[in-house]
Amino acid sequence: MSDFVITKSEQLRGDAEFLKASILEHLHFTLGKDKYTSTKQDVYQAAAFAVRDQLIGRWIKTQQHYYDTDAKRVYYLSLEFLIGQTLQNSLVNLGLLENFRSALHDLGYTLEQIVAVETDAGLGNGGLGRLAACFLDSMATLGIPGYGYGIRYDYGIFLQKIEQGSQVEIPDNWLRYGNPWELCRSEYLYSIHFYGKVSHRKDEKGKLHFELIDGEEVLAMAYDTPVPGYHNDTVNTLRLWQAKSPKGFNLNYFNHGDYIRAMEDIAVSENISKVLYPNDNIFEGKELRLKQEYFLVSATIQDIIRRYNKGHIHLDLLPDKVAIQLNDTHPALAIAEMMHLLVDREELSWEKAWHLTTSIFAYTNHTLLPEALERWPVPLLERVLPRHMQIIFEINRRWLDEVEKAYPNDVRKKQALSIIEEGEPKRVNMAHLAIVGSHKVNGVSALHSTLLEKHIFRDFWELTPQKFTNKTNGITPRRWLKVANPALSHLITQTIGEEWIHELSALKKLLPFVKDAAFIEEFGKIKKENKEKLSKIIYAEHAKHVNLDSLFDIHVKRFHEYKRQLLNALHIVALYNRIKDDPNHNWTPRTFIFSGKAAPGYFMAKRIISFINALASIINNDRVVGDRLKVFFLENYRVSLAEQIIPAADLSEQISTAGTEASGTGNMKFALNGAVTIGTYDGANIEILEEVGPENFFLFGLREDGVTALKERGYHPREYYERDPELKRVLDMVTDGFFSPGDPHFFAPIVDSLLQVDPYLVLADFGAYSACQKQISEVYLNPVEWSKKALCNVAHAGKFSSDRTIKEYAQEIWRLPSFPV
Ligand code: D6G
Repeated sequence: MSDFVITKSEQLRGDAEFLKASILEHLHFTLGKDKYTSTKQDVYQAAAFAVRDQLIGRWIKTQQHYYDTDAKRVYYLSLEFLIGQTLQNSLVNLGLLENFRSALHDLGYTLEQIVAVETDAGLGNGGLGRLAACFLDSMATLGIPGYGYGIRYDYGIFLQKIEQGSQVEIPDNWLRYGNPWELCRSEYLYSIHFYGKVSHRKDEKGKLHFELIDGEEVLAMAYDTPVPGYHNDTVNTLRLWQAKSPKGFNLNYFNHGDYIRAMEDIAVSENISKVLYPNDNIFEGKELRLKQEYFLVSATIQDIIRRYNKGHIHLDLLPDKVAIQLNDTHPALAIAEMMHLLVDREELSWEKAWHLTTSIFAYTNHTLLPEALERWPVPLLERVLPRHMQIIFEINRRWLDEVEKAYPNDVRKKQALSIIEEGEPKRVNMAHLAIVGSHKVNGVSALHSTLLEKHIFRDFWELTPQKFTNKTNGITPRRWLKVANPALSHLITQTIGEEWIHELSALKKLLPFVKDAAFIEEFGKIKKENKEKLSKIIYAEHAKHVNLDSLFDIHVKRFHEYKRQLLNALHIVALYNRIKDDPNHNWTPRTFIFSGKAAPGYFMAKRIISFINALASIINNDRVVGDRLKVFFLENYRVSLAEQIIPAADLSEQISTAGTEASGTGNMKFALNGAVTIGTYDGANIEILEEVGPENFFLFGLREDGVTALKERGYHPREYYERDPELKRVLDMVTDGFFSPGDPHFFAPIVDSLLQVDPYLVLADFGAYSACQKQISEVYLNPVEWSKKALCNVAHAGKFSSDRTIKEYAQEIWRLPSFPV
């Protein structure tokens, strides 16, 4: 189209008067509301539309630019994007926050009131999904032609309620009021095939052609969300697919059949994008989940090739124009799908297709936990995706030929490196498929990447060491400091300028202020204000006042035994006993705050949530304890709640068993917001410790080698129980039903598990943890000393910007021309 004339200027004015008029226009024209009928939800919607208007021109220009320059694009494939709220973040990135605040003020609202109306987009479980969201922000900020590709689930991560102390799951109907940030692009519609059988025929030249017949078809329809960079006019795209039944598009289906039956069929195929699986670090192996994974990758790879083909006549340049990053193995079927499209549809030779595929893909591993690794049964894959199973067998056959060349007659090596695992049933090891089909494989912290090489991927590493690399995770400083902690951001900008917002290492310039008493006082005051804000949330939920001078000791993340919320909880019981034994001692007052969801089917994690709530109800109502010890569980942890909790933390709990937490990113968010960490030598904690220095980090517990050695020697948790009277007393109280008077055995499974197996070495680390916490209590008695440590954490957090992470991916993995090595 040559003359595409628009009447409104592409980039709208951004002054308060214009923004106010724009909100009112949307209230009137888009929502049909006036001063009598508009609700706060309407004002939020109108505000969101006004902001979206500001994004549109930049979005179109950015996308045009990518086409005009035939840019190399980066595709980030993820089953999860944990976006949270969008309004305030967009305003910050567009540089319109203050003008928008005045516009709303003129309309009789505060920005905070309107921001609070927005429902979180919770299309993810935890760290992996939030990382994807941070990466989108960084790619846009760095001007990288990046795309997120995922699923537009009708229901995101469940909403958590606490009833009688226990977790209850409520469906997250996040689209109930519509989603002003997305645009349906119904023209991008792809056919996805499941089931059926493969037929093959030879052509006149003897070449085999494969075709899937008698399968089921589902359509994938695109919804695009703009992703603005910070102050740079770049707007990238997050494209999410919704499942649509082809029957809804084809009237013929209704002509010869039963109408209601046809409608039921529509509902069944559209189930594919209905709900996010609520598991974090657990492989469940359900057929519907497999279909979701294939649905995402098939639509995405078709879309990538469609976009490439718009500007190219043959596929040779594909690796120069396309880089695909697999966020864990969840989208690893993309490798088989790419081969399917290149060989079956584009009719390339297998060798050529494989060369292109392996030049394009890279794989990020996110966990070492065996129960999280995806291993799909061959019979299931054969039934759901018969052609892809053939392709995976062929990839494996050729791969094992290479293994044979490298290690002739070595059966062990073949077994260890095979994509197909023997057993009943045979299984496809998705990590092995991802490694074989990728040119780079990375872990997400230095320790994690080393452990991949040393343990689970050792044989792969020995054969192709150049494939393996590390990319330590990061977080976006826009959302996690500028938006979440406006007061601290303001102080920092006033002091060292605003360079830190896009170059986080500039925070080092704060270091001289550690010696500046006035600055430290101001810094401490801001922390206290943030604590006060959080105390209001606590009050709203628990009707309890909080001592603002107490140490805010915060443990927020998914509930999982390896993350050891239980270690923290047992230590709280020990503290409680100490206070009760010696009420007149000068105890450092503490407020413990927990928040996080457990997978609905994870019995032990849910029981631990109940245990913490049981502690809270006993301890918080004990008059002897008073305000020296309080425990709160805040329900429904989510991005927007994290933004309110993290800036208020004095102490950040990062206490996973060494060798289990691949990286962590919560640890980075806390450090950036001026909390000191109590942490194990695990994941990115190690790098935080390196950056901030041991004097500003409370390290405790067994290291990874110590954990391995102890397990090899034979770990007997009961010995720790017998040896440590304080620990024994704590566990005996739980066993005796002190925290569950109505049902004395309710927490027995927790103690039984600890005494019999204790898979994550809670008892082995209890003594070290308790000693470390004692030291923390002493340091906290000197608030200036504490603030200095906290400030050092902020000043040294620069490494943990996702901008740094993304630059490393761009240089070393995606090989983007604008990021020369
Ligand atoms: C986004 C923004 C819109 C643009 C479209 C291009 O929806 O302005 O037209 O992307 O999509 P592709 O052709 O790159 O898929």
